[in-house]
Amino acid sequence: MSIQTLEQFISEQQTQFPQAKGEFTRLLQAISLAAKIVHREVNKAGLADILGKLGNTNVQGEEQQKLDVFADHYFMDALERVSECCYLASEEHEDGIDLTKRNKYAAGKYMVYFDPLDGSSNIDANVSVGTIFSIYKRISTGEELQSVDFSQTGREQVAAGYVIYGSSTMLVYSTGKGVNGFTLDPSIGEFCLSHPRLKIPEHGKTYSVNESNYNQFSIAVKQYLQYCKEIDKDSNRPYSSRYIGSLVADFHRNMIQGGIFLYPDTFQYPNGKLRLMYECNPLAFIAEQAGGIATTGENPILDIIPTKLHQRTPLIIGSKNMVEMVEKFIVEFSNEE
Ligand code: P6P
Repeated sequence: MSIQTLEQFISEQQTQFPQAKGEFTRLLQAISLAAKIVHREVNKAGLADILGKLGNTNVQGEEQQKLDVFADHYFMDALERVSECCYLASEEHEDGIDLTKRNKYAAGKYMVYFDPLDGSSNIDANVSVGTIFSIYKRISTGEELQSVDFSQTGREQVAAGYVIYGSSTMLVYSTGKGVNGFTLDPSIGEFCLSHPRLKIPEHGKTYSVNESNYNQFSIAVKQYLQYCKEIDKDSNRPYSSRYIGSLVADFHRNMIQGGIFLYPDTFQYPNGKLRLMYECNPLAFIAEQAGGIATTGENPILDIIPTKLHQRTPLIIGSKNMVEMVEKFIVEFSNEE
């Protein structure tokens, strides 16, 4: 049995795609480094808390930071050092950072949007959390970034991926040529190829939704959730309900086992709760590359033209057959809304 590390995989990909130069490698290496640092911190969160309570510092003697602030710092720091980066935007910051302003000769052409630690409110319950990242190439060529750079749809992503800090830490990403998963082997400090050419099963047995919002859903979504609960042996129903409340964990389960995740719009979130640029677009890119579907319920997520950095969108994502079934309900009940 041979081990193939993430670095080896990327360099092999480069030989296959000569147009790919080392610049993308450095970007992924930076993400991988930050992910290993966050892995270390997440995996001793409980310990750090205990020690933190003793004197408000963590085991490194650093000021005890909230883990999402910690994660944001290390992803920002790692990516700022990559000269190919020209723009960084994080869920943790109101505005993105235009790195071309810092050094107008910065040759950087990659724009990176990321959610450093999604689901972090679950950390003290020891629930899996994740980092989500989305990478674009700038379109403009002048000194400063232009609006055209920021209005690229998710279909223009050159890469997207997530890290899940769970029973093991995995990095799953795509550059538009399929999806590959790498599991961190802490004993050698390397992400190793563990899930080559990942495909979402066309059908699954689980549906994932916060049922407490049921009364706020459209008739079509309500009808679909009833459909999931009906007893019908031929179509393997009722499905099982699985909702972790951590997007990356719920999404990754569906990647591996098949299933559907829904976060429709609600009274509290009339445009949906989840963020387009650094949650829904990257996961939609991964889902489509793996044979799945990601939609707002009306349109493909990847076709949305962004207007704001932190804009939200409804999200229905997962196994092809299951998402297509929801879309059928939406068409069938559209005139009853
Ligand atoms: P709710 C976590 O706060 C998060 O952003 C996602 O990770 C998760 O899918 C969603 O919110 C859960 O939201 O409203 O069901 O608690």
